[in-house]
Amino acid sequence: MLSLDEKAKFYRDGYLVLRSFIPPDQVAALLSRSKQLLHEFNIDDHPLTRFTTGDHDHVGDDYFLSSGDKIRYFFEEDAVVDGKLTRPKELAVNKIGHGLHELEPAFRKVTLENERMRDLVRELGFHRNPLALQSMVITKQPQIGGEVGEHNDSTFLYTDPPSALGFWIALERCTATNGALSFLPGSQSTPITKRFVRLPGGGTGFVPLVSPEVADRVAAESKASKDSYILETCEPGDMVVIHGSVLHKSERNLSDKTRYAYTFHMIEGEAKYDKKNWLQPNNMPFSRILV
Ligand code: AKG
Repeated sequence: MLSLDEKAKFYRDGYLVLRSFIPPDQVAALLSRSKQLLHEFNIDDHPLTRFTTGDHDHVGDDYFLSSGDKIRYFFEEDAVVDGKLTRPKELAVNKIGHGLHELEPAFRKVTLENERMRDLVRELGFHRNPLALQSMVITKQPQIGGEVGEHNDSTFLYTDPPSALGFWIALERCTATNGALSFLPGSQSTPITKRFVRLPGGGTGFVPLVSPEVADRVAAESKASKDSYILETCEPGDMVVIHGSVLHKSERNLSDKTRYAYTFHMIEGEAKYDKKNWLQPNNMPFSRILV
């Protein structure tokens, strides 16, 4: 599945681009089902939850917190003004999540019922109990597609020890102008400094995992390295495997093209996953990838 060079690159850089990993017919199926879902969902009873990612205003309402085993729709920040959508819903949703890999057959096939994906997971050293726990389609709408600031995934899907692994699949061409991902190679070796949790009084927030001195040092290092980010443009079907600790981000989409991508995350089921995590299994246990 992976050459020695590819494995070495993954462990050195903290991510790996696998060109044409998903065949065109599956890409087409994921894209057309995503568009159908956007077309079909009911806006009348929607709480107009927006997907916000800031340190102080990260999304955290019940619609978000209970979305792990459902298919829900989160709007672009700039698509809702004074409690109203500023554009048709199909052009206003930033992401669909977080149970596509369980509930939607086309997504299930790519995620859980995919022999190549299983081989890849095994080759990356997840032999024990690899669990897929969330999935999303991120649309990055034309002109208003939200920026995703620098982060690592273990902050959001925290296990002890950290074990998150991301799989990000381009469903459309992703370029410098429509918000392709970029990565800070090697940053997976820095510590996870905080985690995103359910707050006891409701909502979500971040709690520190290291002393303020260490957090400041890590932040200063990543600021100093901001010119070392590598932009990874992708063609439909390309997949990026993302180490849970590597820093990555995507810019706003100010172009006139959408940027659909399908992404899912897994963790090692033998690591400790606690109740503080925003994402809880609720009515559907996390799915085992190797069956
Ligand atoms: C993530 O899912 O962790 C990402 O960073 C995705 C960001 C994007 O697709 O723009």
